[in-house]
Amino acid sequence: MRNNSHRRIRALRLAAFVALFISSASHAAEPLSIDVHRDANCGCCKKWIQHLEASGLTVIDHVEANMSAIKRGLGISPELSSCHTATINGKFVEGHVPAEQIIAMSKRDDLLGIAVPGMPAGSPGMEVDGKHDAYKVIGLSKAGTDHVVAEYPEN
Ligand SMILES: [Cu+2]
Repeated sequence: MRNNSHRRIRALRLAAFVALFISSASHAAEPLSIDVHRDANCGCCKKWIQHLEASGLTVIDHVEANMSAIKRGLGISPELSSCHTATINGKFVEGHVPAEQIIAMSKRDDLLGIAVPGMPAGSPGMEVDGKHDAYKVIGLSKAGTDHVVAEYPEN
């Protein structure tokens, strides 16, 4: 009887140790998490979220009543504005920015954020049959200047 309960305690300790090991290992490979703010009925916003998730990002979805207040609060000018606004590692992501650009930006600390202004056809979440406009990803530096981070050609 006594031996049995000792064995059980040892087994429980081992299980706890294994659980701790697994949780710390999965913590190291934690996926990037992004907060997305959008209007309730924004279809292209939902399609963009699907694109992010398919690219391995973890999306925290926020339905908002006042998107322009959110954009203003993050310092996103009307020239850079689009539909949804996201934040990742304290930086903004405005509009239909491809996930690869978001992942690249998350490692930079010279930018306040990146944007695809407007809603160009063919950008992620804005897929239209046979239509693919050229568009640019604009970066806003901490000094307050805009520059082109990436260009996607028309095709
Ligand atoms: Cu949109």
